[in-house]
Amino acid sequence: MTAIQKLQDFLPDHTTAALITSEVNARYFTGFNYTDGAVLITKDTAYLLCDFRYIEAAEKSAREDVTVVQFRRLYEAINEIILQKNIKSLMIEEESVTIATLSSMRSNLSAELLSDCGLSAKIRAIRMIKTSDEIADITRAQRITERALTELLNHVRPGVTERELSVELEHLIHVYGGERIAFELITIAGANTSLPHGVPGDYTVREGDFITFDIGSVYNGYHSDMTRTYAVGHATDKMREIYDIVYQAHLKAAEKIVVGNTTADVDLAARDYIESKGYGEYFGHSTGHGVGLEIHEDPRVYKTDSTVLMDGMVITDEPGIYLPGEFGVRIEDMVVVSGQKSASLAELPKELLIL
Ligand SMILES: [Mn+2]
Repeated sequence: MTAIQKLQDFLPDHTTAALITSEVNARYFTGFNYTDGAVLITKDTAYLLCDFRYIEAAEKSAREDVTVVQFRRLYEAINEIILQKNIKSLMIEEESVTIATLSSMRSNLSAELLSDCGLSAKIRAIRMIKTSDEIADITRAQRITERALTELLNHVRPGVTERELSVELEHLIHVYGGERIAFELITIAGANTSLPHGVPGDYTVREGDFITFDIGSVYNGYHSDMTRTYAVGHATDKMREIYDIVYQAHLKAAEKIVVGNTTADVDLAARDYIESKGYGEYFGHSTGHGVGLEIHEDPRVYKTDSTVLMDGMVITDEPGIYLPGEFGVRIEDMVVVSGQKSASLAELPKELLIL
């Protein structure tokens, strides 16, 4: 079933339609990225409504099962379809429609608005399962990041600043075909590596530092996410010990990424191991998350989340240990849930590398 068909299945009857106004969800269903329009999905048709600025591109690049409609006034065009299709109720996205927009929809649209029908939540659930095309785009984004990082590693040496590494990596991601960076790149070193989401600054890399790269790029709208921690020059016994615990935790979580297991099983595999080694209080975030048109999507890979893993999900496996004032280690791959086993999307090695 296509994404559109899955949503049409969710509509209770022919007099109910779904009005999709968030940019990312509109892109998801139509394959076309634009602003200021809407997607209207009825039981039998998916309409992409856009103004003259986008019409030519929309007709060229929207999916075949989407009917492109040009509008002058958006609400008038929606009302015409409502009338033509005898639509009585419109589901709207409860998580993204603002109160101001809702009020404007109420005064302008000639159908009952359903704001508590769970449309956003349903779309999040549909988006969890990726098609092979989506997985191909995520994989391409991952390859771009890996190529950029591999080249960047030639420039990592004592004396370079975190910011210089971040700027150079962003440049390389563009050079190798990334549309943009997937999030503000994390290229941090030394004691800053104990900050899970540290911001690259003026700190100068030194011999004996850990250096953490939490990085990703975007290809055709799809994101990639990867973290590698390297040592510069040499690593102390304590650095090696912590690295190995995180690496083993990462592998234990990966083993649990199997169709039918829950995301809690995956999180607990990493968390229990880190706790057994005495570092539980230094692993304060979830083990992973879904990745797709957004960098963080459902499911959440955490002990309190009971989502059952299904074919086609793409999730991250990223345990870490962060020792305040000393250093931190995180190792992250994206994994495709497929058949009875998981397949990492990363090709870069994970054993401790001394640069
Ligand atoms: Mn991540």
